[in-house]
Amino acid sequence: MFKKILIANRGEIALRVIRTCREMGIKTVAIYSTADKDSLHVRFADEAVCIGKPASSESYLNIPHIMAAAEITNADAIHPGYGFLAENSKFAQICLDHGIKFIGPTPEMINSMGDKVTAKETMIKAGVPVVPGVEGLLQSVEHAKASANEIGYPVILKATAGGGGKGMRVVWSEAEIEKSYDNAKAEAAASFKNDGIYMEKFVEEPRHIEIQVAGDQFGNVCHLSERDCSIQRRHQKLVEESPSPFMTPELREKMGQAAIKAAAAINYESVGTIEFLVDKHRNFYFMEMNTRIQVEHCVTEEVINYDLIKEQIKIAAGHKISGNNYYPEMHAIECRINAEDPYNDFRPSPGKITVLHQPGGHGVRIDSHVYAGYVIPPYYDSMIAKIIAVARTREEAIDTMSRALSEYVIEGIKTTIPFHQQLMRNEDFRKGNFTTKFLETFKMQ
Ligand code: MV4
Repeated sequence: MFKKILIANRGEIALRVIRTCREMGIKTVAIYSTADKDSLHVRFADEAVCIGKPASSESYLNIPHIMAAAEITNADAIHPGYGFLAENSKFAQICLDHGIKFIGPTPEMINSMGDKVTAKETMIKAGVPVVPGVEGLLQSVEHAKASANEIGYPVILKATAGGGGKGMRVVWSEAEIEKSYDNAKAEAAASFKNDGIYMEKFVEEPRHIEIQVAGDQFGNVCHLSERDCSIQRRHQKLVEESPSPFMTPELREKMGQAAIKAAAAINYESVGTIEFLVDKHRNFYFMEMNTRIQVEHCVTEEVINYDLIKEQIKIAAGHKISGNNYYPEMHAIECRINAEDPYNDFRPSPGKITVLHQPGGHGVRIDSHVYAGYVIPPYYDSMIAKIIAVARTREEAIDTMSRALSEYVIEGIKTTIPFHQQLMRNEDFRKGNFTTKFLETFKMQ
């Protein structure tokens, strides 16, 4: 097992990794920017190294500084968390070249899923259902037009280097295709330095349901059931839950097997997630694979009673997985508490937390790095806490969440707590009656 892990991240996920390392008897090294010198991850780690200025490009994305910190402290592994360098194959390769274990998949696995057209081709070969569309990249506007006529409108244009919505255009008729194609290409070129665009049939009002998987270095792959992440706003997830209220035992079995096929197709090693679109008839289609631990991993941990970070570290250290699949025995819902004003278009609200009371009690888990007096810096993402409510049924989990939200006191900044309180009372949400379009029509009272 590793003796010392450097955590190349900040905020709640850095703390989350430190907690598991402590339980496993592994020493930890925090890295931090000057803006984060008073952060809890710096205090809770065994050692901490300042690696640069506030801008991410000069700190949490600065590979030479991070490698220097790992070498100075003699860390034998690096945990990348999520975001920042978690899906950067160059960073994974540099770790490999320096004899420091990157806690995640190999650079080749990251690359094979990072390019969406390649990923889709791999999935077709593996027999995983994908959204009907044209195989490969679009070659020209004429190619796009002909393809759209073949598939039938509406279609969606996506960037092969994309993911998470950037460079995406829905096209409803031939009149729009030329402009959408040009815009998607320009946006992809500007965002990813790669203007490759592909086309799919647009699935209307889908659900976003993802399957957690784990694979080891010996070719074993298992699934750990699903998370429903349909409650999103501008491709930012706000609420996740497991099990999905739309799931049936039959669909779980089919999607679980498809997810295992997907991960096995690239000999996947580490924990990862296969994202699917699910239409109203319960047809499901591979969308992308996330080759990292995700923000919402906690809902899975709660329903299967399993520490996913511990599993990820053990896999990286060469341990075998049990080979069993895991099924939800509880219901868990996660609300992301962001420093944003839900009454003003979710505008960021950084600043000092003057008063703080965090909820607790039966069935409530809080993963957070903030404390009274903490100043939320404006440089990074706005998530300041995750509340996870766990109960035997969905109804009880929603009631536990409502109760926990009502105890939460955060003064000095605006937060998404009022949004979540209203969502938990929404009739359609309570019925499990929602798709990825739900928040487009949701209005704050
Ligand atoms: C789609 C789609 C409908 N049809 N693809 C959004 C992010 C990126 N991962 C893919 N996305 C979508 N792809 C087809 N063929 C609808 C979306 C989509 C979406 C997906 C999941 C969660 C929220 C979403 C919000 C808008 C659009």
